Amino acid sequence: MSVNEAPTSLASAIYWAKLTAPDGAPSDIFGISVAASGDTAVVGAWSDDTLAGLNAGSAYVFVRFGTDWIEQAHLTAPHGASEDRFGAAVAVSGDTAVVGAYQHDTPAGLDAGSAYVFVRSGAVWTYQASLNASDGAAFDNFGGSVAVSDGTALVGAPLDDPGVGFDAGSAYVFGRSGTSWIEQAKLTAPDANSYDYFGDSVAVDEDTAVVVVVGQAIHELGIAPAFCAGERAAQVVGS
Ligand SMILES: [Ca+2]
Ligand SMILES: [Ca+2]
Ligand SMILES: [Ca+2]
Repeated sequence: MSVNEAPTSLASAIYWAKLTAPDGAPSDIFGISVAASGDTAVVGAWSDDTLAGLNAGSAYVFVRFGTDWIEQAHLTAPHGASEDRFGAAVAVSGDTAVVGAYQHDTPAGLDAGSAYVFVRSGAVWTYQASLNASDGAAFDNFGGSVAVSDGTALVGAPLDDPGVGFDAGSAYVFGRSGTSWIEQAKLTAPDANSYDYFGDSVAVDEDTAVVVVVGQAIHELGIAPAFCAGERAAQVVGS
């Protein structure tokens, strides 16, 4: 890690600190995903080779102390495996981090995908829960995108076939209940078509959910519509 002078304005903060993995190796692809909340940053390294296997992936948590950013945790999946791509997507909100592993093989099938919740107590991060789609299937790639805000997590499954088309995609809303995370809603585009890859990217802010669609048809049109699912999510979440 190398640190420049503290910024005196936002403009001078364009380059402030460079985060690197202390145990980084060639082709880890550290930085494939990033997220920040307050003085905490999470960086994914989806091609990191861990004890779980080649390209199992990992994510690093850094915290800021003045102008220094210090590695606080190196997160890996509790039941990771080779080619899981854990860290392909990361999100953090306060003391809660969510990390996606879209190629994880679950009981639902190959590359059905998982997302993992980690929580911080003091300076220690511990695994809290695995998130999976209740109707997950092989090659859904659940966990290809993740977002979290307080007690609400949003996980994209861009290759899900939600009945309206092949790889039309979907996203799932989870709510925290104590130390458990409960699936509360499945979001799909109202005009879904095959290869839309709905859920390729997601964002959530507490009671609202926004799902951004990226797909073949969109590329052809040269536009990237986003669906604000806030109202529907808020109704289901009930808050
Ligand atoms: Ca690797
Ligand atoms: Ca896999
Ligand atoms: Ca599919």
